[in-house]
Amino acid sequence: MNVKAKKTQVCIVGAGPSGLLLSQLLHNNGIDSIIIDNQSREHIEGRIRAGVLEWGAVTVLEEAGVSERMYREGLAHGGFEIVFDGERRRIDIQTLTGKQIMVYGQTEITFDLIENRLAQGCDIVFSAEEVQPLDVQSDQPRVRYRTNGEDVEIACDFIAGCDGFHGVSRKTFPADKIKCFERVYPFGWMGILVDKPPVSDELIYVHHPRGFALCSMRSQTRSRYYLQCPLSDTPDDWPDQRFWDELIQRLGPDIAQPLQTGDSIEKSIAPLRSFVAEPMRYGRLFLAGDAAHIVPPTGAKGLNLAISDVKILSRALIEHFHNSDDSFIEGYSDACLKRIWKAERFSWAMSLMLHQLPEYSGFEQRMQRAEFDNLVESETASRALAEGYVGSLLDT
Ligand code: RFL
Ligand code: PHB
Repeated sequence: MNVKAKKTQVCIVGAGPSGLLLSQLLHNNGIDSIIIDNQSREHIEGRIRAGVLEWGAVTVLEEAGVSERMYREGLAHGGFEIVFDGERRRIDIQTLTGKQIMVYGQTEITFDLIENRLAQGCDIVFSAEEVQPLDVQSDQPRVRYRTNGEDVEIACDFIAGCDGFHGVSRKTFPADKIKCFERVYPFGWMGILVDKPPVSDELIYVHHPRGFALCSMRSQTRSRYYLQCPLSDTPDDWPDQRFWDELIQRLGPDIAQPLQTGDSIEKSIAPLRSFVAEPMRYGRLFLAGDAAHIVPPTGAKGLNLAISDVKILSRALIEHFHNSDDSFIEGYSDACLKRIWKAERFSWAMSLMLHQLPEYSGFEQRMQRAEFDNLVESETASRALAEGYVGSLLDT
């Protein structure tokens, strides 16, 4: 069989934010990588995902040299609101923690990274088929794939599995070398993107008897709204008018009053899941980002965790190539997992406080209310929530 041969130091599977940022951080330190994705560039650049960055993640993007447009167009926020059955509470994260968050779309980060990496001559293979990491336990791992009818094999020193939850990398681990922890929530988020100014200057998380709602944004003129919906729903079940009518009910008249509705430019449903795979390394194959863990989006942690994994992984690879020190490679999984479980706890707690769960009885509903009352009455409780939200994922 005719197989085209390529060679690089780190072969990265997945051109999402994890894979692209890892490639950028390695390049900045003189380490070569090739990125392979099974989707087209248009598909990757069109995906609407996260919107909130912790300041630690902002700093990593600055260090990576891809922050120029983010600082120009991103929106720094010093707080967010929680509305519980009509009662409104602002969490002043700036005062409570001294930190802010940055509202800047993952779509834009991905776009900026792809543009930068291609301009620097990085080999990014889009629309690859049958991507397969091989010999990851040996000193000479390989990645094989097919493109335009041709088989290609990349010889490399390490493989980074940055291919998301449904990717191939995690499945490469033998079953007895990986342990997965999972909770699937019995509902999803119906998301809508619209070219209208946001209903408020800050994000609003809403608990309502009809279900959770979130008001977010991408810019001063582009809004992102979410509604808790049954898992069996599809976007076709939610014509724009139904979405707006439901959102207005969940927001209540005061908050909904300045809401500007319009035609949606994107609509999608995301299931909610908590998931962690341990460990995150098998031989010379590393997992990073959603390939290793998923958090429900309520805490806005997924992208931030991906960025912190990649920061830790880049350090481990730099120490290997520049200083022949493999202790950071040995410690990679433990260093990441400590942060991951913290973020899992935060996202799980925030999700359980704010959603309607079908299995919840009157008792659990009263617990949700007591949790909110505690936030209102106790500055300590508000500070703990604010600290979790702004994160400490990248403070070392
Ligand atoms: P990605 O972005 O899924 O990228 C993985 C890439 O791998 C490719 N791939 C493969 N390539 C080759 N071979 C295969 N077999 C492959 N299988 C897959 C895919 O095409 C893709 O290009 O993972 P990555 O890079 O780890 O990034 C993780 C983030 O995307 C994710 O954690 C966040 O979007 C989560 N998230 C949020 N995170 C935040 O920090 N703040 C937020 O505000 C936030 N909001 C959200 C979110 C996720 C959401 N959805 C849709 C689940 C809101 C939503 C609605
Ligand atoms: C978003 O804008 O997409 C977003 C913001 C905050 C979240 C989740 C998603 O917690």
